[in-house]
Amino acid sequence: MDIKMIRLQTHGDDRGSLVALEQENNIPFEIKRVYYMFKTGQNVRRGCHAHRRLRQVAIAVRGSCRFLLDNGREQIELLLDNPAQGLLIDSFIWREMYEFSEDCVLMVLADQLYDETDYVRNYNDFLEIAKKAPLIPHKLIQA
Ligand code: T46
Repeated sequence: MDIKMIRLQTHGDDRGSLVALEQENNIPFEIKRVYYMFKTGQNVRRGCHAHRRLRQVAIAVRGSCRFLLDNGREQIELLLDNPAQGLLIDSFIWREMYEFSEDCVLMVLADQLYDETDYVRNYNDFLEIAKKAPLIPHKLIQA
C-alpha cells in the first residue's frame, strides 16, 4: 500500500512535450478504463471513498489539485500539478481530491471497469476493514 509517484518520461523537442503511457510498462497494470474530470467547481471535494480491488494512476494533465490519501492509520496530502507525474493509488486507500485549479484536467487510468460494488463510501466501514488489514506504513516513493 505504498504511495508511489511515477515519473513519466517526457519526450520534448522544439515543438513541445509528449508523454506516452503504456500498460505493464510505465503504468504498472493492464489499463481497462480511462476517465478524466474537468471544470471541477471551486470548494468541491471529490472522491471520499476507497476501493476494494481497483488500482489506479492519476495524472493532472493540466492544472493542479490536491489529494488526501488515507490507509486507515495515516494520512498523506499531495499536490498533483505535473503532467509528467502519475500518482499510483492502490486498493484500500481512502482518497479525497480538492482545491482543483480552474483549468484542472485530472485523468485517471484504472485496472478494472467501472463497478459500483467495488466502492467503500462510508469512512467508518473503511476504518473497520482497514483495522483488519496488516499494518503497512504510508510511504511516498519516487519512481
Ligand atoms: C476514484 C476517483 C479518483 C461512471 O459512469 N464511470 C466511471 O468510470 C466513473 C469513474 C464514474 N462514473 C459515473 C458515476 C457517477 O455518476 O460518474 C459519476 C461521477 O463519479 P464519482 O462520483 O465516483 O467521481 P469521483 O470524482 O468522486 O471519483 C472518481 C472515481 O469514481 C473513483 O474511482 O478513485 O475519481
